[in-house]
Amino acid sequence: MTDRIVSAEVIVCSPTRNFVTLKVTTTDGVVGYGDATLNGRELAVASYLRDHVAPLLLGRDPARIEDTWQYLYRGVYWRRGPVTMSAIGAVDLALWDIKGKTLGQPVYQLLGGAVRDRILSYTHATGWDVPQLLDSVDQRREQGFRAVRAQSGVPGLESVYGVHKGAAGYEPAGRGAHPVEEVWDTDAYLNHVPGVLTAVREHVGSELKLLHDAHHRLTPQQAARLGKSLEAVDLFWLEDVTPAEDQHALRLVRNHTTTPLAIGEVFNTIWDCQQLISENLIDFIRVAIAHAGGISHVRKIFALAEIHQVRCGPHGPSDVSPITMAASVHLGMSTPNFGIQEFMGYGPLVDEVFPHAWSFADGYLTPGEAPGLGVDFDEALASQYPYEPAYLPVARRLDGSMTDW
Ligand code: GCO
Ligand code: MG
Repeated sequence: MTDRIVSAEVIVCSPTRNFVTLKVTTTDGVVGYGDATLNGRELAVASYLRDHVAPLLLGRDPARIEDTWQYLYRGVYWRRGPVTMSAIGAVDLALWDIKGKTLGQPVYQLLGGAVRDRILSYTHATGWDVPQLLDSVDQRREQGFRAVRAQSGVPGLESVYGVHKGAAGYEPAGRGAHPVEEVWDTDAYLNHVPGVLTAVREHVGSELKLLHDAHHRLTPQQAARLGKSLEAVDLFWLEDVTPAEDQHALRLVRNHTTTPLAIGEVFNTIWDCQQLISENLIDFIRVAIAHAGGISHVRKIFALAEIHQVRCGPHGPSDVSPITMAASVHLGMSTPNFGIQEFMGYGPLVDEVFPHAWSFADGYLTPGEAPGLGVDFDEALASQYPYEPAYLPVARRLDGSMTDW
């Protein structure tokens, strides 16, 4: 008899940070896991899945992944958006996991097989001042990374995106009932950052790939100026220079600089980045697999990117779970135009809750050969760490008005 979905459970846990996990079980006893974590809005996706999606999955054939995707996307009428697309993404990952386990194959084999042996990854270096940042870059190189994103403090600002004040790694979300409010000054940032990145390039020489994230804070004109001023630094990419829902604004940036541009971590569908890709306004597309409808949809985005010579550099911060990381690595293995994977790594507790077959060595990620996505979920351990309210910060300008964080 055809295998059917018999249960779809949503588990929210907080082993150091919040994660939303979808567990789909079939009549044959196969279990698939999906990641539905949306930083700062976890419970919205959990409810969307629990209240509106899980009941529809019961009795469906788990093998019909694309049909289920279409059913959940087109069958709702209200489409797109991070909550909906993260929920669909979680279902999609769980179904690919089930298909791989049923067929006894790692997911990348089902996506056409390997087109490369390993996946180049980059991680974050952070320092309040230049000496601290250079130390952090050196540590990352010692860990084997060949590509590093460099973020630094800005004189006059108490907190800056991507920079941790203490010794611990950077984590943007803060636990508590309200978001932290930060003060942001674009002029101070623009005066400071070219000198910092030039110092990093001088320190590391030409081989290390350097990246930088402007986190959606510049106008197109400011972004164009920054890109131009960084050309000699030879960045691998400059990320999220402007709030890119205004896609045509990128034309101005593009016309003025050859610094490679990466955008897309807040996008959820192919239509959000259609213009950026088809007009060659970016060099790297950054969608997170789980936030953009899962493997089934993101592989279409990557295929569109391929014909426009845009490479893929999926979002992989600490706020997507090791399940999304697995999906990224499997898709990257089978995607010709894959460029680089963001990889911040996870603490030991998160690795224990989500034991995984993928691994990092020598600057590269590999998926492992476990069937499916190759990530398990220790529910008993997860249950010891219940959800805790946490929010991303918000930002205000010097005059007190709200701006993009
Ligand atoms: C990145 C991102 C993240 C985001 C975070 C928000 O490039 O990794 O900008 O650090 O800020 O994912 O939840
Ligand atoms: Mg970013």
